[in-house]
Amino acid sequence: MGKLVALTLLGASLALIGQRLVTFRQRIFTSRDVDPVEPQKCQLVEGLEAGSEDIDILPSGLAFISTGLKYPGLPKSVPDEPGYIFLMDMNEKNPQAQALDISDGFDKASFNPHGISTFIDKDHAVYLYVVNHPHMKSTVEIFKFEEKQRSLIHLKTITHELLESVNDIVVVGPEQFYATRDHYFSKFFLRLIEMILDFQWTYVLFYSPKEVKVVAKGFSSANGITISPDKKYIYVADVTAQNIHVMKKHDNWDLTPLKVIQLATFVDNLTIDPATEDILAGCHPNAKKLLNYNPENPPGSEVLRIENVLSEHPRISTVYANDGSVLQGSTVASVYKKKLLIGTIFHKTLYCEF
Ligand SMILES: [Ca+2]
Ligand SMILES: [Ca+2]
Repeated sequence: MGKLVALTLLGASLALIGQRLVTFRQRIFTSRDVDPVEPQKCQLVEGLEAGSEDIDILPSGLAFISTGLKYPGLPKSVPDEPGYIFLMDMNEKNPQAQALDISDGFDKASFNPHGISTFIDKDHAVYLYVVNHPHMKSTVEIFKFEEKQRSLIHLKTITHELLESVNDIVVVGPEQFYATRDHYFSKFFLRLIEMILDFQWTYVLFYSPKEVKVVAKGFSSANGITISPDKKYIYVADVTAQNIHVMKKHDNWDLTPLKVIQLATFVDNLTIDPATEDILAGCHPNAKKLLNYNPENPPGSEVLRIENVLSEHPRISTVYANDGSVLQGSTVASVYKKKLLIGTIFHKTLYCEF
C-alpha cells in the first residue's frame, strides 16, 4: 500500500513538473519579433555602453542612471569593473552623461548598482536610493546628492534578512521604501529551477527603520516597482509572468491587489511620464535571446506606454521597438518633457526627442 501511495505521489509530481516545463518552454521560447518603432530623433549616449539598468529623472530634469550591473545568468559583455551612477541634464540641448563622484568611505570597488529611486525631502534635499549587489549580496545604499559638486555622499547601507535578491525600489518617505525580490534563491542553478517550475515565491517588501514586512507575494519574478503620481497606488512588474500588478496602498503601508495588466512581453522597470501620468515600461520581447545571448542574433528592445492605468481597458502602445540592431535588452525608459532615455541591461543607452 505504501509503495502504491509513493508511486502515485511520484507520478503526480512528475506530471506537475512536466506541465510546468511545457508552460515554461511556451513562455520563454516563443520568440516574438518586433516591428521597428523609433521616435524621429534618437542617438546613442556616449559613455553608457555597459548597461544602464535603471533611470530616475528628477522634476528638475536631472537624470540618475545606474550602470555596469553584474548579475548571475547575464551575458559576460559587461567588463568586470565597478558600476557607477551617471548624471545627465535633460534640459541641455545635447545632454552628456557624466559619472558622479562618490564620497570616500564607501566601497566603490564592489559597487554593483541595480534599481534606483530618488527622494526629495521637505527641505528640498535630494537623496538617491540604490539597490546594490556587492559580492552578489543585496543591500540598499542611501546617498545624498550634492548638485553643485556633482557628487554623491554615502549616508547609509541598509541590510535585512528579507532584503534578498532585490531588483528595484521605490522610496516613499525618509528611509521608507518598497522593494521587489526577483528570485527566492540566490544560486544560479536553483534560480533556473525556480523559474522553470514557477514557484511564485517572490514578493514586495516594505522597509522602514521600525518595521519590515512582506506586503504582496505570489509573483513569478517581481521586478520593476513605482508609485502613482497621487501616491495611492503601487505598480509592480512581474517579468516572467509578463504583466503589471496595480496595488492599492494603505495608511499602514500594506498593499492590496487591484488589477493585473497582461502584456505579451517580459516587463522590467517601470517609470511614470510626469506629463501624462502614464506608465512607461522597459520590456524584453524575446527572453530566450536574452538568456542565451548571441551577438549575431541579439535580443531586441521594446518600450510600452500604458495609458489610463486604472480604467477597465488601459490603452497600450509602443513607444520604441528594435530587433537588437540598435538597442539590446531594454530595461527602462524615462521621460522628461518630450525627451526620452532608454536604458538596457548590459548594452547601450538611447536618447530620443519626440
Ligand atoms: Ca526604479
Ligand atoms: Ca529591473
